[in-house]
Amino acid sequence: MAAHPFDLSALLVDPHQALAHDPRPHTGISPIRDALKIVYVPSTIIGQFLNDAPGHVLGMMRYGTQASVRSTSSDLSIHVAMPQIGEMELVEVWLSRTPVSLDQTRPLSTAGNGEFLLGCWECGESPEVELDHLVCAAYEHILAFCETAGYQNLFRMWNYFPAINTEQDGLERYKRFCVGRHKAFAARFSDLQSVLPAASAVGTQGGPVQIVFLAGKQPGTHIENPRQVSAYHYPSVYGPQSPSFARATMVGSSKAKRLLYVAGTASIVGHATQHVGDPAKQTSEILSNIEKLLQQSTWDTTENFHNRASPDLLKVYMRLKADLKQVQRVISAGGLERIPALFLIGDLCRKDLLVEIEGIWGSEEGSG
Ligand code: 3EB
Repeated sequence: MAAHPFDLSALLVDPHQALAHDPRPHTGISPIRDALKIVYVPSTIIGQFLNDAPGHVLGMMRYGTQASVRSTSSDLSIHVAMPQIGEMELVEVWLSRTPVSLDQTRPLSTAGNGEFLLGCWECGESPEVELDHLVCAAYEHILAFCETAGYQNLFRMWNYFPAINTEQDGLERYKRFCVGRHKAFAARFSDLQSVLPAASAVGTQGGPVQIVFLAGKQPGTHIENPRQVSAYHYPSVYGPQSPSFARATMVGSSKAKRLLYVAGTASIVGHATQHVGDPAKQTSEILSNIEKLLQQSTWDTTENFHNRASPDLLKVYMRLKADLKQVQRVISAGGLERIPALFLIGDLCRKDLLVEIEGIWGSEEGSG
């Protein structure tokens, strides 16, 4: 199908340039072909984009100053208290080819389209409840809901909560988080490795615990990185319970384009942090990790994900705002400068990590 001259999905490949050349790029949007498509839309045109959306909207992720979740009459809107630092404020929009049904039964809000379910569990903390207990309850709720709703397969989780590196009753909150998450998974599944999804865990500026998830009716394929010890096999020096997540999850609907959801990827080789204190070298190590993961995905599946330079979207979490230029320089030198990227400020789960990068890669058609 030839691209329409005003095809927004094509323009969004580089929203910065698209807007510079056409202040109204939203006209004549072509309908989406995939069951699910995720795009970054500049917040300045989000209203018009939603009016003319080329499909139904499953949900939106908005990163900024406030945290909240609400289901409007038409979509799920998730606000995360994590500041953006790009030149242009972006909204992450999840588009669906098919109509969306919404459910908001606090603390869980979901939007499903018959194939995929996007959800967010959100709950404020009270001082008497330790984070592991809250997180265990959250995961139990999410796992039970997905099972009952028929979206049994978890593909991707985003774990956002404040004070991630702060100790709570003698144990760092990230480590408590790992304890609670594992307890809920282990209670429901005996073969954890076959079900653990790709994930990210990043500290927010404050507000509630928010656990965002993508689940589906068809099973996904979870992939590990040969350069890294599987997170669920980390030794106990990193915490009493190893983290429960996969390095990537491949999701495909029938014979349509497959997507590879790459987990938050850090400068870790084996299980050790590399390049402490150097954001540029950490970023470069992350790109090497992602490259290896894409190669591995090609081996483990029949898809061809080998091209590091062709993700659909990137999300970059940075501990320090001052590192932005250095991190961007390495990403550009790695051939990724034209990929839509969201730069966020958040604390990462090891104190010595300065950068973490996640992304979505589409497989190349006709290969594999
Ligand atoms: C790492 O590789 C870096 O606990 O869910 C990255 C992505 C990291 C997800 C999680 C942690 C998590 O261990 C940290």
